[in-house]
Amino acid sequence: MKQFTSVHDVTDINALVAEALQLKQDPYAFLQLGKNKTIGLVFLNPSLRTRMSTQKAALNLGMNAMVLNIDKEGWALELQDGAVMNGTSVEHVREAAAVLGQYVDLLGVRSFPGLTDREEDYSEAIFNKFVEYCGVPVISLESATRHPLQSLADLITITELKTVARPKVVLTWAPHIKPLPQAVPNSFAEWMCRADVDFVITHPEGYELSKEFTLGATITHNQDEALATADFVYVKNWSAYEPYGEMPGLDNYNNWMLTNDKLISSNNAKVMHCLPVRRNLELSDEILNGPHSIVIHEAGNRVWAAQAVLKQLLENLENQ
Ligand code: SN0
Repeated sequence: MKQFTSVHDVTDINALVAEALQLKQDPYAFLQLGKNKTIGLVFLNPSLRTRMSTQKAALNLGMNAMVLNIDKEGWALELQDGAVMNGTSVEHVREAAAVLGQYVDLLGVRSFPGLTDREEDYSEAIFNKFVEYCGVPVISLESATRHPLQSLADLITITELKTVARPKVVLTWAPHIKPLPQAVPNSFAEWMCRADVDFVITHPEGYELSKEFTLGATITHNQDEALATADFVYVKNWSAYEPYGEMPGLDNYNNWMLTNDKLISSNNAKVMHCLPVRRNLELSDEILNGPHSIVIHEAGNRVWAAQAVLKQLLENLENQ
């Protein structure tokens, strides 16, 4: 693997999951692989799991990890080409990314969408500038349209905990008070469409995801119908793709929050969420505190997802 920005960078997702599960059994087996190698983790947005799990994964491989919360600690970044920088921005991403590339062997980047200009977000305008100018392999720590480290951890979790060969996995929209990115559901959908699962997406009218991510999925507006016989239920809010970044009809959809009652017709479903989760808005206390929830286990698997990815990127560096 040369970079990790989406499922398209992975040749065999099942082999990557198997690798992650092996690392989970023996975390320090490759402590020498990352010796004298450094990863930089650059955040333009907040993080808890991604930052800590990727740092831990790097340490398990003997790497050094350096974190920069560039939105808070760096110079104010200019992202537009050709800008006359006589305003508040101090440093252009061309220099910032290129300099970071001088200090590290691998670079992780988190850059959320603005949710106002769909074309800009879906062209990954900011993330791709880091890829273009840093000169080292890049790992997505969640970009405007995808969160592949999360999706890999999700597939690892499903593979570990499934009780049937081909489980039914349901992605269900949940209410929220503000528009959130489509990155997590896009990414989850494109991984699930390639996994050995029966994949169903359910959301209210108006919350259709971009088709490029959902090809092969069954899509329904009937949440009850989707949840029937589900083995895994993945809960996530997202804002609309069209009209972009809006939340059409939101007031009518408070009843989309998942509760124990809604799981009665499921196959004793295990409930997943990428976190952070807003309790009793997106997901009820009774689910999060009860036996259905596997969200902490899922978050734990973020380490093995990141470690499998870093291992393959390090092996690729060694072979150059
Ligand atoms: C992000 C998202 O993409 O939905 C990160 C998830 C891993 N979540 C949020 O920004 C939550 C913000 C909030 O106010 O709840």
